[in-house]
This record gives sequence, C-alpha cells and structure tokens, in this order.
Amino acid sequence: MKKRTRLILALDVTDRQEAMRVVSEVADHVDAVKVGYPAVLPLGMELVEEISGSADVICDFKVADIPNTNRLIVEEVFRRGASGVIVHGFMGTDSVRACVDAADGDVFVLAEASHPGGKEFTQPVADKLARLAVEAGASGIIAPATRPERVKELREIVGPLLILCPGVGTQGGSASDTILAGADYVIVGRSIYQAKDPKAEASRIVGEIGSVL
Ligand code: OMP
Repeated sequence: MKKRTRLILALDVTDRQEAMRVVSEVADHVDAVKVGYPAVLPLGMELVEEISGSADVICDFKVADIPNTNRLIVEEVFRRGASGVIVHGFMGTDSVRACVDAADGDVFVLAEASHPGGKEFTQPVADKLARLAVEAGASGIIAPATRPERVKELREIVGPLLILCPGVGTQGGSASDTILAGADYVIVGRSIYQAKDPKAEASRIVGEIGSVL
C-alpha cells in the first residue's frame, strides 16, 4: 500500500453508483479504499474487483474464525483483487497466522476499537492483541483515532508495523492528532462520503495531515 496522503477512505456506501462516484472524486487524495459488509453485502465482491482496478482495496471483514475458515475467506479476498484484509485477533494466534499465510498482501489485526464500547472489551486486551499481531506476522493493527494516547502506547508495542486509525471526524477523532500520536494512516468514512463535496473534504484532511508531517 502506498504511503502518500496517509488517508484511507472507508466506503460504507450501499448504492453502487454513489460508491463509484465517491471513489472517483477522492481517488487522488487517498492511499486506499476500505470496503466492508455495508457495501459488499448489497453490491457483491464485484465492487472489490472494480475498485481494485484503480486503487488499493482493504476488505474490512473482521475475519474471526478457526484457522481453516479464515484461510478460505482470506484466499477469496485476495483472489478478488484486494490488497489487504482486516481480521480479529481474539480467535488466537493460529487463526491470525492462517490469515497471514493465506494472504497475498496485508493483514491488519484490530487491536482496540474506536467507539465508546471499544473500552469495554477490546481496550483491556488491546496490548495483548497488538503483541499477537507482531507474533503472527501481520502487517499492522487497527487502533483508535478517538484515543491518540492509546495509539502512542500501541506504537511502543508494535514497533515498525503499520497502524491504521479509524474514528476521525464523525466519531470525534482528529486526523492531525492521530498522525502525531504515531499512526501511519487515518481511516475516514462519513465525514467524506456524506460531505456535500467529498473531494474537498478529503483534500482538507490530507492538508491537515500534511501540516504535522
Ligand atoms: P466513519 O466513522 O464513518 O469515519 O467510519 C469509520 C470506519 O472504520 C467504519 O468503516 C468502521 O467500520 C471502521 N472501524 C471503526 O470505526 N472503528 C474500529 O475500531 C475499527 C474499524 C475498522 O476496522 O475499520
């Protein structure tokens, strides 16, 4: 995945035309496009194939099963053209390792979730999940832009692994604070795709990130 603007679009858009409109408008401002169940369930894996023709796609499927099932899911994700996949760590090191072994690209492990409920179950075990990501050979982790102090702490654990942070904008996090805390990328959804002018909003966020680099 390139590291040019450090902005990843979360494309949680359920209408195909609208999804492709947003992607084409912001393409120059994002390093990757993240798609998950909100878009893929209505629009199919064809969406991944289509977008991956012009941008890196991360499939946010929060893969969480036994190793063999994880392998089958991850193989399909990369067969369809994705460059990365987001998986859960709580199923254990062997389950994450199965994803890493099956991947033809990046595997990101969710360490700590960005929403308020993320403090209930993920935060108490986030350090452990981050260590698991390192041990299993993952490319990086997902950490909360809503808690930059936690991004800083998780950076200490994962060293050179990539840190991708959702929670900027609508969830209250700031792109510049998140990058200053040690994130490699911020993931932004609603603030961009619900904006009157998605391109202008993406450009504004990229400018904000650039101002602290
Ligand atoms: P917005 O809140 O609309 O910017 O979207 C954030 C995106 O990041 C959504 O696609 C979420 O599913 C995703 N996300 C989180 O918001 N919090 C997390 O802890 C993890 C993720 C994720 O794995 O991407």
